[in-house]
Amino acid sequence: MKKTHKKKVRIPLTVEQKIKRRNFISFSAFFALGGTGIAGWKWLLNAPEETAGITAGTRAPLRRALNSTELFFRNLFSNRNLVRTYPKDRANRDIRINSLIGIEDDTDFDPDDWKLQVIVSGKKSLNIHLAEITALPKTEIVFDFKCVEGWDQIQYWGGVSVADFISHFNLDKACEKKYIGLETPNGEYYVGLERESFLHPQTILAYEMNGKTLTMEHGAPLRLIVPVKYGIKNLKRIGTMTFSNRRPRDYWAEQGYDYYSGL
Ligand SMILES: Nc1nc2c(c(=O)[nH]1)N[C@H]1C(S)=C(S)[C@@H](COP(=O)(O)O)O[C@H]1N2
Ligand SMILES: [Mo]
Repeated sequence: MKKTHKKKVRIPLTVEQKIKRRNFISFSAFFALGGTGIAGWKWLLNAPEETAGITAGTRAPLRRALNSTELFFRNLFSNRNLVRTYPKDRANRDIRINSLIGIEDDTDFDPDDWKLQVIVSGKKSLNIHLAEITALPKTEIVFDFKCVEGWDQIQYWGGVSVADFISHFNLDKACEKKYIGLETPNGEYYVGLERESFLHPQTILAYEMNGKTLTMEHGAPLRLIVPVKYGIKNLKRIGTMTFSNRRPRDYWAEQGYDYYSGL
């Protein structure tokens, strides 16, 4: 038997055929991709809403995506990185006063009576006098303070580094919890921070600004300066400090801002 070797002959396509074929491919791809996009969008719109509370409520899958993106970048740019600092003469003399939530209409507030209340656990809390805080070694920082509203300023702050504060008051154990919550004495402004940012070597409990005692509008007697975060997390006039493994409530996150608000 003789095998016939049929040679496949490819007839070259005419230019017109080529164009037709290309058009067909690109249109199919266009509709396929478009269809996937529309289906995906519908899926997202029909997806359940996250339970509003700590954050302001969006579709659950979207929040999951946002949170995992945040975690990814948090691990990538570890909190050991330091923010850029500047010489003191670069610091602004005229420090902007932004919002005054929780400190403006608090007629009950008496700075001489103030104590920092640290709620260590359900049973234990500390009431720390300002003199105990100013007696600790002073840490100063000059850095570019950034507000989410779109302004920034090089500012000069002084106080006790959170790391020093925690070890002095034996709060290391409490700080093993994932989050720290800070609130004004009247509870009207409040923020939550992950422990890494709170314990960051440049985070301070500030009682001085531009080398002088902190003024009321800027958060006297004691405020948070957390340079790895946007302004919203830098709570003025700290009243209480708590530790927890669940995210503490956060004023601006409740309004829809990113919970971490990191830089
Ligand atoms: N108690 C309290 N702390 C607060 C705020 C506030 O309204 N109330 N505003 C935050 C915001 S949005 C910014 S930008 C900074 C501004 O601090 P400053 O007014 O000292 O510039 O404080 C933060 N801490
Ligand atoms: Mo801000």
